[in-house]
Amino acid sequence: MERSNDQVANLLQEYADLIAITGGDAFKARVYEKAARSVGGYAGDIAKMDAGELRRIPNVGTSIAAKIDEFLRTGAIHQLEELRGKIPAGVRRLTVIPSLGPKKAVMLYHELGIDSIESLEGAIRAGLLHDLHGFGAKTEENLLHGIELMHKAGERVDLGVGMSAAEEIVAALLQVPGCERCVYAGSLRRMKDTIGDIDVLATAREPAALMDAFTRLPTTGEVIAHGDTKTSVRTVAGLQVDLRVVPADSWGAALQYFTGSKAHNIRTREIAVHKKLKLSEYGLFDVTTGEKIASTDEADVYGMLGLPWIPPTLREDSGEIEAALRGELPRIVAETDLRGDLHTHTNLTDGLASLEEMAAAAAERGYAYFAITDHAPELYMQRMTDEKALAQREQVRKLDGAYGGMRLLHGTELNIDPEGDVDWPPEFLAGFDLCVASLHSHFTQPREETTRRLLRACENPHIKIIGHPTARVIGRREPVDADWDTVFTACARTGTALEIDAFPERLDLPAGLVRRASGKGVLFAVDSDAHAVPHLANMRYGVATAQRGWLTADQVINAWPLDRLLRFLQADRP
Ligand code: DGT
Ligand code: CA
Ligand code: CA
Ligand code: ZN
Repeated sequence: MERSNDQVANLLQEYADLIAITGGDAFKARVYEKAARSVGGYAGDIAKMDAGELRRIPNVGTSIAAKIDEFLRTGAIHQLEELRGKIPAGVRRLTVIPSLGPKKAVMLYHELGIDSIESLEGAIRAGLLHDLHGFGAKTEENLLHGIELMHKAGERVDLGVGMSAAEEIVAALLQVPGCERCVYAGSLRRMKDTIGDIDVLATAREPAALMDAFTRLPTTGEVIAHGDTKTSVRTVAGLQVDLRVVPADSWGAALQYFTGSKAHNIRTREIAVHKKLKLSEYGLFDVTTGEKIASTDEADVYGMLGLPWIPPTLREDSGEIEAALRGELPRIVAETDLRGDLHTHTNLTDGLASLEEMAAAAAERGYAYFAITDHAPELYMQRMTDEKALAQREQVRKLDGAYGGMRLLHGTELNIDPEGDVDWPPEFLAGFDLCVASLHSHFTQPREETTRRLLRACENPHIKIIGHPTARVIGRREPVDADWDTVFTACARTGTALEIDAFPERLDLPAGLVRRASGKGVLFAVDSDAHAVPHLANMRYGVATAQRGWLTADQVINAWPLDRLLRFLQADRP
């Protein structure tokens, strides 16, 4: 629930904007704008105040106090409603575009009927602004640039996109003479599934030189702010990157602070306060003596707070502080715990590499086992047939043993159809070492149908893994709607593992659902779903998602030794 203060601040700001757009008194608009900021930042709860008390808020006079009071009693401000009636909401949104003021926005509306950012974009591209007074070619260019930036700013990128950009930038900064340390922090270090912006920390002998180099990197598209301790840029791809240069002896405290999450930091600061300490990005200090107690090393900062070092993937204030205080933090699974990959494709279907190339690359990663799970016939674009599957199996058997001690398994990725049936009958499925089954179509079925579909797949004794269970594609496709607790219970009962698909566009099952499923006793497979050799390395993102779901190695079937895995894959099969 939004604070009343924030609600009212937004209304007052809207009122100010509408006054400006409708050609009202500019002075009056500024008065409302100031009041909006005062109310938003006011510590007391305005919902509990009468008109007299409201007038004591800075910048709130009699008439504004009366409007707030009206809103608190009736839920509306009638003068605001009147102004709203004069001008569509989309026109006000236009003024958010950098370089477009209220006068021009209202002119665009009256002359061309433009009432949204989309219609403005269309009008510019159609050349409709050419004949308008005051809109030259340069203005059009600025507007398009502003619109583009807004689109980008409103978007978060997936973990893979954020990570590649960050790794490239960190590597480049480490090459700059005088740069001593450089790492990424923020949501990226916590390996969140989407990244708002990249936070980079560094120590340097000459901070100004490092900042200059940062603004000139080939990845840098635009400099937003350039300072000695903080510089922000936008990459050519539109992603914001903040570089902070910190004193070497605050390294640990800065890393702790800028890794976040904000919610986690609020808790660590509370713990500090209880111990009569003060925690900031500069260090942990004794409040009475002012003495610095810890700052260079992140683990020391946690240690002096009476906490073990908490892995960044757990720092979301979702119980990790309590668990740490009780000494019960989980020993989360690490990438080095994984012994194999159980969902991969070759060029027999839609992969890019041959079976040999995929297997060789897997062996290179040190895996003890590796499953090839090409698509089944129902995904007809992939042209899989019984004959092809059997021929591939022969090839797998022949190659098994050719890659050191790595065991090759022959599997398939089945399609769960709208009724919950899969491509092949039980007799044929019995020939595979491993069957993964996934949703590849009919993503918008009602909840009951999707749930029933997944339950039927769980009940199939040959299906041991449900692939990318929600079928989400980050930023492009919503997860399917299912009664997940019912699905999880069925998985636990039938011995069906849920996949954590490591593709950064998927990260599916998402961490929140992983944790819920884990609570019901479900097992997991962290798989690359590789369609090419480089995809095998996406495993790190899947592992991070498992960590964010608090999983231990014991809950991940491909962290098990081969014999235990084989027993799991064979269990209950006729
Ligand atoms: P993002 O960028 O939206 O994906 O998420 P974060 O977590 O990277 O957030 P960001 O970039 O705004 O800030 C980076 C870290 O800095 C954040 O995780 C915690 C710390 N931080 C930023 N602002 C505050 C604040 O107001 N209070 C506290 N306690 N920490 C903050
Ligand atoms: Ca960030
Ligand atoms: Ca940031
Ligand atoms: Zn799939």
